[in-house]
Amino acid sequence: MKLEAVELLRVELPLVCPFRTSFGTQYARDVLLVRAVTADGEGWGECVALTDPVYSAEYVDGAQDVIERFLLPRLFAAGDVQAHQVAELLRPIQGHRMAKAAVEMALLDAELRSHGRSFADALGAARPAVDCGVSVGIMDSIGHLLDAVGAYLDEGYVRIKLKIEPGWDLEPVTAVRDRFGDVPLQVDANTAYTLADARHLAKLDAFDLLLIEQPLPEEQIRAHAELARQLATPICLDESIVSAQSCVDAILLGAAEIVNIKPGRVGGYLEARRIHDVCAAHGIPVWCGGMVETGLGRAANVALAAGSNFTLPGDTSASSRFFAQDIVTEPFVMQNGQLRVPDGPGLGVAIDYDVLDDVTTARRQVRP
Ligand code: SMG
Ligand code: MG
Repeated sequence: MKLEAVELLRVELPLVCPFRTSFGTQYARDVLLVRAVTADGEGWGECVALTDPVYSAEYVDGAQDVIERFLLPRLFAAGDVQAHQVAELLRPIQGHRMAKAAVEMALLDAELRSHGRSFADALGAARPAVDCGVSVGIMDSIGHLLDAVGAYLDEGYVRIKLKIEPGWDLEPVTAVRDRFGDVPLQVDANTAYTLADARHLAKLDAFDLLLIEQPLPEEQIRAHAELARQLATPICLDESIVSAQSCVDAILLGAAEIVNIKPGRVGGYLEARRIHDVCAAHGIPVWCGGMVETGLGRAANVALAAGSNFTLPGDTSASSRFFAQDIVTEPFVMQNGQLRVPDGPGLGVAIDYDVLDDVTTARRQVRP
């Protein structure tokens, strides 16, 4: 498959409500989309980097820059490129996994569409629909939190994840347990604690949480292992897992009892599937994370989340969790707490070009 040109689009989608985490509040999603034009047809990729480098080191302007200046020239120069060769071709460029993932996704979509094969099939999906969890941001009051959680449960979400930070942890968890009983519940700290908080975090053990996600900074694998020894609540890593190799290391060190797989964070859907496989081999359950994706990234995430070792509900929410208007013709709608796995060629979703035009803030053509 020859890559002939790439269009980079920036789209701005307002969120239906502000989304606050320990690293800041999002009001809108500024997304970089990658449209790969190949001799065999086109394909779409979505870059999950946020506007600011606050979740991880990557940020959307940086991702666009590295794609234009360093990634695409290598792929244009390679001549015939298959999606599974992209990671190897881009290996000389260090890091920038979210940027690489977006490019690989676009080529994978083009390739699969041209073969009439779905992402689900290519990623080894084992079921036709996936269970949906929802990630609930930090709120300005417990009352607002309980209203939000109640509304999500009414919609049918089967698992609640609460964002936590020092000063917003035991109280919201207690309130949600008191009000909603034994609903499947987990928390995500986005690196907001230190190992010195171990005794405080151990108080969460009383609430029978599914897991605590990424309590400590990204590099602190050994400290996560130490924390795991002090908590009954399973430790799940998100930010720390950047590849299948780092995942195996974390597992063998005892730092990851559960793994959140985000394709963007690990350099692409193909590496994400390898992480699924190594976790399965080590008896480690996984679930699919989210980065507030449009319908494009959501389609691919749902396909990935249909893998057999995705035994916990993911942050695979309906499009309406974040967006009043998605950029795909059929937004993801939850039914009985599940999203259907697309089974059409490639991502299995179609762009709504009228909406896309409305929300596009910039476009650039990149050619060899
Ligand atoms: O897409 O449902 C989603 C967001 C899920 O909480 C979520 N993601 O650390 O897991 C995480 C965060 C990172 C993105 S916050 C903007
Ligand atoms: Mg997380």
